[in-house]
Amino acid sequence: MPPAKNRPLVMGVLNVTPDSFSDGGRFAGVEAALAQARRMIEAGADLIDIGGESTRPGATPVPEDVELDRVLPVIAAIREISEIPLSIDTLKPAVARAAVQAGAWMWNDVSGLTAAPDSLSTAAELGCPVVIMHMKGRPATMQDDPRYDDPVAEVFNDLEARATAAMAAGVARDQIWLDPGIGFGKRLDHNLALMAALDRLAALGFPVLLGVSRKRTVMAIDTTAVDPKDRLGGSLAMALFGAAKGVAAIRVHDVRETVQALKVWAALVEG
Ligand code: HH2
Repeated sequence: MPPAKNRPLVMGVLNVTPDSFSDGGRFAGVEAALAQARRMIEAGADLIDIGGESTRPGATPVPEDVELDRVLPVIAAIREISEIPLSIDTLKPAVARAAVQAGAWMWNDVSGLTAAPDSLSTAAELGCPVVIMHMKGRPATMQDDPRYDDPVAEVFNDLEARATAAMAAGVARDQIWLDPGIGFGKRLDHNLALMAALDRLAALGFPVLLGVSRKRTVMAIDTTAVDPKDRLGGSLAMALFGAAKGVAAIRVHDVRETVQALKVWAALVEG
């Protein structure tokens, strides 16, 4: 577990994929991934989230062996140079198991442990911290006109139900993190309602992870930010808003800038 701070922890994103929405292809080889991990560690990342399958809107799933070949060498290489806690961003229980055996600390599952019949039992067996994220639908089609009567109630009820199912399957309560899944089957108004209610999500008693970095939500507000790399200002605004609402960790591409923003925010809050 990374040491607690007077601000949310910063989880650096390391996508070892050819097609992630903002950094696809940049860190696909082990050397490039390791160099990026080093940069994020130097920039103050508290943990690193490694993904071998894009879950951006419209993404197509990759076979298990491909995903394993992408992530395992990177986990091993980072374990050689640093003790930083690693999280594995995967929908596949077998990938989570292999990653934890290779030294990953946390399983980040954007399906909230619903993607496979053995997701819940694997999480219980691994005994590691697990992020239960809310996603409506699946990445290939999730942004095709998502609808909710009450997005906050529906997302929170779903997350609570998933947490209850995980505990019933044997996952310890103190290993469960929740994530509202900003941009996963949600329009701008849904995302804004969920951001506004983050304090209520945190009040459920599970650490909250927030992933907003470079997302389309920023472009929906600032329509000039078409290139994901032009969404830093909006990403920082959302990170600070999340910090004020009590989230435990923020998942970001721009580690140095986010750490600095959060440090300054924490100093201002403490006066
Ligand atoms: N967002 C992405 C991926 N994984 N995990 C959690 N818990 N929360 C998130 O908001 C989240 C996530 C999407 O971002 P990215 O990894 O940059 O892109 P891609 O899915 O295209 O690889």
